[in-house]
Amino acid sequence: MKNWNYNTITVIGLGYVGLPTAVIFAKAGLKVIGVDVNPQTVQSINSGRPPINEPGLQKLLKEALNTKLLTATTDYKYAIKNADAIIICVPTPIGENNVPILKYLDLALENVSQFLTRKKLVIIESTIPPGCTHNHIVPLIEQKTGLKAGTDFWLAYCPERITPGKSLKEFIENDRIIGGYTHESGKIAEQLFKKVVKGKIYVTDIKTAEVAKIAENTFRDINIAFANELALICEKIGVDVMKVIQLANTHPRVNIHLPGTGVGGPCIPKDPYLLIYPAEKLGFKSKIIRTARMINDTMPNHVVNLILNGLNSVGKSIVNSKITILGTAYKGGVDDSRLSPAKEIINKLKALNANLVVFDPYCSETFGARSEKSIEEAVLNSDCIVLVTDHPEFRNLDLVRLRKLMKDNPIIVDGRRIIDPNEAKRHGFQYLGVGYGN
Ligand code: SAJ
Repeated sequence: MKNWNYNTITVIGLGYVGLPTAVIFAKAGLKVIGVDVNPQTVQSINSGRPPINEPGLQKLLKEALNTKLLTATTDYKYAIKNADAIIICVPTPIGENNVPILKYLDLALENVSQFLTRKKLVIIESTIPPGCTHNHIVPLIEQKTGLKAGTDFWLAYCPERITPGKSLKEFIENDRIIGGYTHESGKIAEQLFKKVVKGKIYVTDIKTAEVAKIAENTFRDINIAFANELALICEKIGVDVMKVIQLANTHPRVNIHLPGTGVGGPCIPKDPYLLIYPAEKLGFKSKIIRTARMINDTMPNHVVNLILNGLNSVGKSIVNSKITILGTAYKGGVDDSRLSPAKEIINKLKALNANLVVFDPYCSETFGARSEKSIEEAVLNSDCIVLVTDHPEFRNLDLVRLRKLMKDNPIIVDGRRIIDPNEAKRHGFQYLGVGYGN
C-alpha cells in the first residue's frame, strides 16, 4: 500500500477532544485547519485563548498559531477543499429516554459531504453507537457525494481515549483503537495517527471498534456501580468500603473503582446507552448495563440522605441549617459540570429549603445556588460541609481552621471519601461518608 502523504488535516469540532487533536497534529508539523460552527470559539482560538481549560493546551495553541500551522475557521468549503484528512470530533449526546442524538454529527457530515472529493481520508473521532458507520454515516456521505466509501474516499473510526485534565498527555501516550471501513482505510488512518500517537495502535474493522470504545466506558460505569452498591452494603453492615476496596484490589486481577456522589461527565453516563441502543431496538433487553446506570443515578439522593442523617444526629433541621457544597464540577481537577451529580444534590437540597452555598475553585457553575469566592466564606457559620467533587484542593482541608468558622456540632458529609474519618472526628466533626459504616 502506498505511503499516504498528509500535508493538511481538518479537525471539525474544537471542544474537549477536537482542540487537543488539532494542536497535537500541528505540533507534529502538519498544517491543521480547525472548524467550529461557533464563531466565538473560532475567534477565541485564533486569539490564542483556548475555550476549554486543559493543562498545557494554551502553550501548544500559541505555538501552533506562531508557526501558522493552525488556523480556526467557520468556513467549511475552505477547510474541506484544502484537507487531505478530515477528523470529526463533534458531540454525540443522548436525549429523551436515552436515545442517541446524532444531529451534530449529521450537520458535520452534511457540511463535509458538500465539499468532499476523491482520495481524502474521513475519520470519525466522536463516540458513536454500534453500526452507526455502516447504517448512518456511509449512506449519508455516499448519497450526498456520489462517492463510494472505501474506494473513492477512505473512512475510519478512531475513538478518543483521553480523560479531561490529562488530555494532551493521554492523546499521545495511550494505546489507540482504529477501525477501518476497509482494511486499506484502517491502515491509512494508522499512518496518520502514528505521526502523533506513541502508544500501540490496534487496527480492526469499524464495527468492532465502535463496540470496543463504548465497552470501555460502559465497563467503567458498571465497575463504579459495583463500588457504589458495595458502599451501600458497607454502610449497612458497619464496614469502611474504602478499606475493603483497598484490600480487595491487592488481588492481582481485581480493580474495583471508587464509590462517590454519582457518575457525571459527557461520556460515562451516556456511552452505556449508545452501546445497548441498537440491540434493544432489535428486542434485546439490557440488565446489568441499565441496572448499573440506575445505581449510579441514585447516589446523589444517597448523599442528601447522609446530610439529613447528619443534621438529625445533632438535633438540627435542614431548613434552619447552612449547607456548604464543595464542588460542582463532575469530577476532580476539571471545570466541567456536564451531568455533574452536584446538580441533583443542589436541586434536592433547594427543594428542602436548605440554606445553600457552593464553592468550586475550578467550575463557575452553581446550579442556581449562592456561591462564595473562598472556602472560608463558604464555610463561615455553616452547619454541614459536603464533599461533592474530588478536587485536589479538597483532599487536605485545614480542618482546624474550618471547625472554627463553622457552627457548633459541625458535620462533614464526604461524598468522595477524600477526608480521613478519624482526623475529622478528632477535630470535633460528625463524619459521614459514602460507604463509611461506623
Ligand atoms: N467516577 C467515580 N468513581 C471512579 C471513577 C470515576 O465515581 O472510580 C466518576 C467521576 O467522578 C465522574 C464520572 O465517574 O463523575 C466519570 O469520570 P471518569 O474519569 O471515569 O471519566 P470521564 O468522564 O472523565 O471520561 C473521559 C471521556 N473522555 C472525554 O470526555 C474526552 C471518556 O470518553 C474516556 O474514555 C475517559 O475519560 C477515559 O478515562 O478514557
